[in-house]
Amino acid sequence: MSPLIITAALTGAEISKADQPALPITPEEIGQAAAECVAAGAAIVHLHGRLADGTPTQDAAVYREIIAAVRARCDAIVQVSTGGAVGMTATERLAPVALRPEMATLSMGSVNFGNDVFLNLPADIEAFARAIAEHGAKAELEIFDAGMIATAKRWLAKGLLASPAHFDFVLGVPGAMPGTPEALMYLVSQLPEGATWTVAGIGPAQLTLGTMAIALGGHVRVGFEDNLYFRKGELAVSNAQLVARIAAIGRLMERPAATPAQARALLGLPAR
Ligand code: KMH
Ligand code: ZN
Repeated sequence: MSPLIITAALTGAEISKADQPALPITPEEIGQAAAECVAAGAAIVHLHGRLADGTPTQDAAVYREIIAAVRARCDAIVQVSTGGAVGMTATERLAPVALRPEMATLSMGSVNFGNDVFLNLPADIEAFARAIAEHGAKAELEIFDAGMIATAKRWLAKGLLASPAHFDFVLGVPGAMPGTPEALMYLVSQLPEGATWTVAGIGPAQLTLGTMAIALGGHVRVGFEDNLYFRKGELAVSNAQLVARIAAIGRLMERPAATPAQARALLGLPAR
């Protein structure tokens, strides 16, 4: 099996410093967290913008500062969010793609998201897919529910999405597919030929589904966006602590962590 690509989802849009005191918010904090995560075994950083007071933002100027802070400190593959936060407009969400990141997320459908709805209209998804390709980025297809992988496969067949596709199964969001082995196995069984995939288990599913993905030949996303805890009742001290644990499990299972350069090769991204 290939080396293990670990994505560090450092900040997200939903968590506050009150929930997790080590949450990186400012560009400097995010850049520092990215470097620590790469040193611990991460190859990709999944980025969300925040204003100084913690409010989520998709402002390209904020993302520019974050990306500069990351690149000044490490060689991580930069993946921007186009999901942003629930309630943002499509135009707002797409803004960081203009910065020509190496990767950008692309949510493949609408889903209940706690007490909210994470709305992704087909026309917007199509426009996002086109913009991501036009700006030279690779899409990571975010799959929150079973119908979304069917949509992705239809769109791949029609040429609306580039092949080979890279998927992220986000499992355990309240309102979406649960963070269970059965849910992951179903999605893996539906993967199109040649696809690569990673799993983002929410809460305690981060560890269990991550370990399953290592065994199944997939890749793993960890970090505060999805999970605040190291173990039940014990907050993680840093994003890097979560990266280091999954990297250690990967090593024990003969899936050493991919360097950013190895991950670029595995994902078909240009070398940097
Ligand atoms: N914050 C969620 C509503 C992504 O980054 O692409 C969406 C999200 C997905 O985080
Ligand atoms: Zn995200």
